[in-house]
Amino acid sequence: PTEEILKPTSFNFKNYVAQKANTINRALDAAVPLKDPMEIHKAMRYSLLAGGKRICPLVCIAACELVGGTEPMAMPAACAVEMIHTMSLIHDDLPCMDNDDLRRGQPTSHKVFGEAVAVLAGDALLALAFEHIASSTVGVPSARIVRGIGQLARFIGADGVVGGQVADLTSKGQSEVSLEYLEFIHLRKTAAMLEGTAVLGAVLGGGSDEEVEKLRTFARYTGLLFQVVDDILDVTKSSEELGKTAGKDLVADKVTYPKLMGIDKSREFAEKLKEDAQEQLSGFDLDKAAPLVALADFIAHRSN
Ligand code: GRG
Repeated sequence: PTEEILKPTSFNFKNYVAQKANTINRALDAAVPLKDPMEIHKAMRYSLLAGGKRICPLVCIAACELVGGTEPMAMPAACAVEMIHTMSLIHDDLPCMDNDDLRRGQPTSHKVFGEAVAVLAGDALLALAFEHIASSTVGVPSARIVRGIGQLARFIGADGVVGGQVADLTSKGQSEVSLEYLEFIHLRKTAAMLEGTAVLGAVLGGGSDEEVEKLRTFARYTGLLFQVVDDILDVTKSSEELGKTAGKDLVADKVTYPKLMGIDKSREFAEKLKEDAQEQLSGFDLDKAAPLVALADFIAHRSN
């Protein structure tokens, strides 16, 4: 019964995403104009405008709208969280971390601009993110802006995304990683970015403490769900590709949910996380909650 209550049939998620992503991409383009010094702005734009799924900006805007705010109130913040998400990907791809050559279907930043400029493009995007929220947010009382900025910073720092990344790097040398530790990593490395994003959007939109907390919890479950589904897809993909890659196990050196609890239990866990996430939205206006309900469905059932 809850499922039916939570799912209005009239909501078209594909159209919603297409329309919002279009507005977000235009705002991102305008937020980082190509100007002197050219090389750094080129590098910032290269990664930022490479066409990600824009999940963070969508959540930021949807959280703001859900508590009674408007899209323009959240747009600079939505751009800012995409800047931070992008800078974390640039740094994650560096030779000193994951050493990846491709991201969003294109050569990684350090492959194109060199390591030094890639590091600096990440740094500049991080600084710009906070500048952009602080100077471009309009129609929101400044106390809310300050609170939102503080919350976002808390979720991405050493107790959040950065801490998760350090734990992940440390775990790679370990022979045994427990389920608790795997969850510790993902709650920080992946879920914290989404939590900070939802809290920021809800605070800017004028949400009550209770509403902010519900959206934070929604984002936490959804972020963890993203990672569990990612791990499941890794297993499915690697067995599909076995022939092509001459039997190479694509996830050989990585601890994943399927490795620790098996594929069936991982699927059950994903379903439970999706339901727990959507449950957080049950007290809100049904139509306004529809985008976030649909987003959790999308993340749970995506195929790549
Ligand atoms: C945030 C200050 C700060 C530093 C970064 C390098 C680092 C510290 C953290 C790594 C974080 C990381 C790479 C987490 C994984 C996040 C994740 C789920 C990426 C995939 O996101 P998608 O699929 O990507 O939404 P697109 O390309 O669609 O945006």
